[in-house]
Amino acid sequence: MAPIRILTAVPICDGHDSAINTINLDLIRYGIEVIYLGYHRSAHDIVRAAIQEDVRAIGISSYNGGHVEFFSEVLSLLQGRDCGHIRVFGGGGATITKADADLMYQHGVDQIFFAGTPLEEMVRYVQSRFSTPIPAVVNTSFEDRIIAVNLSEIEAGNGVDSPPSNRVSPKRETKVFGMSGPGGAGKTTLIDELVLRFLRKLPADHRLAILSHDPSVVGSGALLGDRATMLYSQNNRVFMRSMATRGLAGGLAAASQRAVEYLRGLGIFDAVIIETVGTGQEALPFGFDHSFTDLAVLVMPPDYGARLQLQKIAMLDAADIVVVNKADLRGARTAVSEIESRLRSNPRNQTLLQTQANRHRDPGVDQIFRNLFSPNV
Ligand code: B12
Repeated sequence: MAPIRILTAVPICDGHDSAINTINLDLIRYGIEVIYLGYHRSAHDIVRAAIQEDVRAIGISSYNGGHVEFFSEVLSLLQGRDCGHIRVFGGGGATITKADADLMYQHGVDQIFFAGTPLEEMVRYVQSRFSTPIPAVVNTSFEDRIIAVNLSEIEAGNGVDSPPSNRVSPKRETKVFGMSGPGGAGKTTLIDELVLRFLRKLPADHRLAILSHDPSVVGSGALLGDRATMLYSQNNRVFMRSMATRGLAGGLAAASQRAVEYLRGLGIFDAVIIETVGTGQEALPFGFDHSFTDLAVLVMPPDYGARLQLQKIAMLDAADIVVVNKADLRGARTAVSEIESRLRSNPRNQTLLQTQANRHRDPGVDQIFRNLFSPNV
């Protein structure tokens, strides 16, 4: 049976994330897939993410007050998007009183946990309350909800109906860009910066999809945390889905290729960006000839060790674009020249770029954006 998927978040104007970080880790140890949205998140961001991720419930950790109103706003936004089946629960230590909780239950909140509740009790609640899958039937005009449910069907190995949308006519040609590289190279930040450029440069009716992967851990749970570090991707023009590898090695999940084909077939996105898990030397997540991507990008940090290490990284032979990110770090210039000479012997026509994705208006990121989206900008 597919793991239970829930979304967790901390409300806007609230930076108390230590409780939810502890709870997240406990939930994943017990086989739950947790999509963590991070702190300082608006009700709109939470609801958009919950719908796109097709979760069974939203867990909110609130410490800065305003919880009665905030939880109610989340519930009412869910109702308004035909998603009243997504349950809302949470806690906030002693900042949520019993009287507040009673009011919140009247508004439809499923459960509030008070100070002193053992972690096991919260895990048991999630396991028992959300163990029954939500029926896949959807009667809604909300496009993201339909796409999200179909992606869950694909993840479960089931067939899906043909693409639902006639919104864009003629259909858009969707490019697929694969991004891989070792953990900590800065893939997520780079993708978020590319999204920012997409949102600014393309007209408001153009959309982008992101398929982001994180590893499943022992016990089959997973912390799907890429959304927590993304700012610009919290936008109605972005459809983002987090996938756990569910036991598959190599950077992607068993259902990834079908999910990409489905998203491409919809004809509503200009691009699908796939982010792999942090990959190892032997990984070729998109194959050598990357049959389901139009371009494959390898993102490397400058600190890969001795020059000899470069001979062992398979993606250096397969990538169309190699990016040395964190170009402000010591050793970046050496890394660029060593990688340049490593690529020289390859028959494939490859581009080498350097970026500092964590700063605004980085010219290296501008260049990658042009390489990926050049016909459209
Ligand atoms: C740690 C802490 C901080 C840390 C936060 C670190 C971090 N990264 O999270 C720091 C020092 C940064 C901090 C700062 C501030 N804090 Co503070 N902080 C706390 C403190 C001491 C503990 C909160 C905590 O993490 N508890 C640990 C969790 C695991 O236990 P618990 O709270 O009992 O929660 C239980 C359940 O509710 C449940 N739960 C909680 N969340 C969720 C979510 C889900 C999904 C589920 C299932 C369950 C669940 O889990 C626990 C099970 O036993 C509380 C006081 C307190 N004792 O509660 C104040 C407190 C929350 N902070 C407070 C304040 C005022 C602030 C500041 C505004 C102070 C200031 N003037 O600068 C800032 C604001 C920070 C910000 N940007 O938002 C006030 C809030 C007042 C209010 N709203 O009524 C409190 C209550 C302190 C006080 N008595 O005044 N704080």
